[in-house]
Amino acid sequence: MAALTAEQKEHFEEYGFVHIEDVFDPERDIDPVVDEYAGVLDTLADRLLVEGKISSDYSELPFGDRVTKIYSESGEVHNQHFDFSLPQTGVKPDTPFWAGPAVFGAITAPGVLDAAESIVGPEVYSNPVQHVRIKVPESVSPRDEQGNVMFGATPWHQDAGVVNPDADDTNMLTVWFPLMDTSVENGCLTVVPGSHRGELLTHCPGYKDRPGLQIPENLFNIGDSMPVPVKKGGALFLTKKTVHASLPNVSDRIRWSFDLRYQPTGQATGRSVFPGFVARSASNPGAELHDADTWFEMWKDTRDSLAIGEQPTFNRWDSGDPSCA
Ligand SMILES: O=C(O)CCC(=O)C(=O)O
Ligand SMILES: [Fe+2]
Repeated sequence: MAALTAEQKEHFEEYGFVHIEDVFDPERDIDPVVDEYAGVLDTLADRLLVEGKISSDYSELPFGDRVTKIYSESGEVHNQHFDFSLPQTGVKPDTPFWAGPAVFGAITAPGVLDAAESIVGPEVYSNPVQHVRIKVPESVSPRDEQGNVMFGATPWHQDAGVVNPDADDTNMLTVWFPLMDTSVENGCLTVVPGSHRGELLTHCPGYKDRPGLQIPENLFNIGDSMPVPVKKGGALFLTKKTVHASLPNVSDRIRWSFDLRYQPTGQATGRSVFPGFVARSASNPGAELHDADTWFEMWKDTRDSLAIGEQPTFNRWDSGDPSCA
């Protein structure tokens, strides 16, 4: 992968998204992440076994089946152990997160930075709004008290709606990519082409008893939405105003993805207490971060200070808004 072609850029500008098949080198950029997460799962399994929450560490199973069995049997979704970000509330001194070298390698992979550079320009900043999403099959997933699948399908939203208004003028790019092939069945993303041309829409907290933020379906043209299956190595690029959601995982295997954000250095990130970094700089290459340990320390310091200090809110929305009724 190199820079986006003129055609790909035009597609992105016209429709608010573009799917590119060869952004990452699967062997160099993604397989090390898969291996690294196997170790994270080992540690989690050991702990849950000691705590009596599971009856075996299931170490004979491959990653996907193992994580499914462990979430299912423990009745809990343990995604924070794998995530390379912090929760939006309730950060504690022992809140788990994973900011390992292979994850850093994926965020700073040359292919994705080349592509990001074509959209945000030559000063590329890694915005700290980023997640790993491991979604176990809905048929065996833990559920909350309302019966909702925990960490299931993502409701309709715009990425600008889940950050603070300080980033409203930021040229924030979302890069979503799977660590395995994704399909309609296992819950790929679905996007509304052209929706980025409109305004930031009202997001409703806890709409229809679902946790998190959601745009009511009468505020956009849901009939125009189209699923975008992406294979390992590929990525989906979205603007911050493109309306999107994910489909439910109705397959019998996990659905596993990363979503990253990039933007021009110097613009607000929308989550200013979280640590971003200069991923690429044409004007000052010395400012680029190349050290995964430093990146880990930045997240650890953030966790430690949030645990003892005041915690921010990233929500600007009100469930009492008439659109949310
Ligand atoms: O993977 C998902 O389910 C949602 C991802 C998403 O909304 C994003 O990448 O912005
Ligand atoms: Fe999103």
